[in-house]
Amino acid sequence: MVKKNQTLGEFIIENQEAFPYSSGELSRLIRSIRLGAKVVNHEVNKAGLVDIVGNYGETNVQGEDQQKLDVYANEKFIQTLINREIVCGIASEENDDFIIIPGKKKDNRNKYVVLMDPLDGSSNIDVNVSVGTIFSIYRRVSEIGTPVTKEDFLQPGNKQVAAGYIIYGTSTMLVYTTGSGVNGFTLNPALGSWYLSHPDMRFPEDGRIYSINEGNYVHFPQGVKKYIKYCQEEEGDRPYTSRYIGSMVSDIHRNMIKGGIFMYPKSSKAHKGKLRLLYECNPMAFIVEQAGGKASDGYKRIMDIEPEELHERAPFFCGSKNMVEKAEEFMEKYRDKE
Ligand code: P6P
Repeated sequence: MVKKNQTLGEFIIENQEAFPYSSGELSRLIRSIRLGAKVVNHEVNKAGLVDIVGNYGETNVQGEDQQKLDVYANEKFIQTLINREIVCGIASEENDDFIIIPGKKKDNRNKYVVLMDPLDGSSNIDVNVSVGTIFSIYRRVSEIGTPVTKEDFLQPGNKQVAAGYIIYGTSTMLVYTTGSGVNGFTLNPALGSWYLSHPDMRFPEDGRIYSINEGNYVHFPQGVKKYIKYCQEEEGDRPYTSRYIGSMVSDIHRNMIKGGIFMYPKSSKAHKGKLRLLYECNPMAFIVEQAGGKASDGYKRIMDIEPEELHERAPFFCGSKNMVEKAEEFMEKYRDKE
């Protein structure tokens, strides 16, 4: 049941029983992410005003300069999740290893784990371009009441029970799925409430936008080069428009509304691409598929990949179903031609 302008709180209550084996914990989990998003949004919106922008002077497990806002967002989301006594473990782009949450009660019955990129696109922070938070939620597979294990995090994307993103743009939105479609909520910062502004979001089957960092063109495999040239040819509804923000959440959010394809393929510089499978590709893929789009590594469904490492990377093609299938045709045709 979807009513436009419903608040997120009303929506969660009204749709809670629609979620299988719902014991209210998942709803509380979404609420804690909602709280973390409001806190981070407040800081993102004043980033230019206080000394919170700029390198934190350390590098994260990715070897990337950690912006203070990365660290801040990571701490805030971890804090809200731990305080709510809902999850038994957290994995984050900003943490080398996963975090075991013992829970305050002696028998920790918490059954969910969260994987997240607390602030994706962080290189855009100090140039005032939109950034995002991405989260992915699984039921643990190890025994409830015992410390969470790596296997709880190394699950294929097709086992996700929920996933979503927050986009800190011209307005701040929370977009998420629990497996029954995708809904978008816009924050009214004056009231601190989220309103259902984009009910039942659907990815157009076709589109005219392609999003890829063409600066890497010479390093791409043949299939990608051939698809880019296909997008640029004068034929039918082509040439398409190139739009690339350099913030995956923003690029995919725009493409979901207008139609389009986002690609971060492998290259001779990055043999598995740049994006992280567990907390970037899989949650975005869950949302894209739930909205009727498609998400692959160029050859196979991204959510069927069996992860081996917490921070492993994967090539990523996602968006309008017909556009992704066309790109996959080129990838297949030129499969062995790097
Ligand atoms: P490049 C941001 O750092 C990010 O992880 C994604 O949000 C974005 O799509 C990509 O990297 C941009 O990478 O190599 O094109 O600058």
